[in-house]
Amino acid sequence: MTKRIYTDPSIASSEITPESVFLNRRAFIKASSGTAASALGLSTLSSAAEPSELIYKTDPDGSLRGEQTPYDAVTSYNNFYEFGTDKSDPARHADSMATDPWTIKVGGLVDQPGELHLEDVMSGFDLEERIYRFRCVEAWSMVVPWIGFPLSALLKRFAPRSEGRFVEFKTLYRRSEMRGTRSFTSVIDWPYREGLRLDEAMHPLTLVAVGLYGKTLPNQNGAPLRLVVPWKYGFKSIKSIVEINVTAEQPETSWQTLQPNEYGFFANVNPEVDHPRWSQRFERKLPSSIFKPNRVPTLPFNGYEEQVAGLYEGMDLRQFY
Ligand SMILES: Nc1nc2c(c(=O)[nH]1)N[C@H]1C(S)=C(S)[C@@H](COP(=O)(O)O)O[C@H]1N2
Ligand SMILES: [Mo]
Repeated sequence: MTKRIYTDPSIASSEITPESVFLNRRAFIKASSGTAASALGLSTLSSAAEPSELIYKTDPDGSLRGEQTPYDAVTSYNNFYEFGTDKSDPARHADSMATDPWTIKVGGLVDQPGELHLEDVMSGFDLEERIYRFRCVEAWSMVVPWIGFPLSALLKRFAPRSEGRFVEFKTLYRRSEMRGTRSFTSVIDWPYREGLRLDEAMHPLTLVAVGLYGKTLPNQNGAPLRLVVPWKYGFKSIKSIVEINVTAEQPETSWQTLQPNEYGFFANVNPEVDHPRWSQRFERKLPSSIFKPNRVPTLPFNGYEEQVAGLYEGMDLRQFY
């Protein structure tokens, strides 16, 4: 087995401890069991050619592993407006969404437009574990051990053209299976849409997640695959993706369209820039309650400043919220 180690440029190679407990794909196969394994198409996975491993150091001193938010909190306190606006709605109602079969259409300014089926995704990319901080614009946060692969690996297969400067993403929109989209309180112009600049999309931290805690992604967290952009507010991390387009112009996104004065396109986590209705200086780290709020300071770029600040050189981060 080849071991490709992506070294974060900000971390000296001497700091890399090979015994770090990152799950590789084999460990994931072992960790997944029963229905989870079959839902992931793991028979395809295990029969695939010997995978190479890609290990990315996102937790250099191992401290994030100790801070992981319990599985129950990660999967019961969610934002997924397609199933309702209450934090408990996704866990209660998202099982009505059928995630198999699943097709992702990739097009726009690419040389090889096409489709990916879930089986292709599961057998075609090296899965790895990434423990990331995740910060919602509503000032709550969690630490999640995601399973996934870099979005760059997916995009490269479709050969983005040089005119491409942005990437647009769309969530499944199936009214019959998504009660929140039928609700009179629904505010979003469905399907849910998000976007990134192409260089943000290609950044090695930008992840396509297919699982968490070594298990298949639960529907409420965006099954079968969702984006995770850890230095941006959570709404950028679009769930249950069915379409990806490379574009020349900055795409319209759901939250920015709805409330442009409250939600920006970049939406980089920034404790210095308050939301019009609340401060972003602190966050409630889940699990949090009125008795134990678990309030911690919010970090610039959610703690990923060294890795990503270079993407925004010369930009006024207050103006380009
Ligand atoms: N399709 C879709 N994606 C979405 C949302 C949504 O309502 N619909 N909510 C976003 C918001 S605001 C957050 S904070 C995260 C929540 O992810 P989690 O439930 O896995 O914590 O998903 C994001 N992705
Ligand atoms: Mo959010």
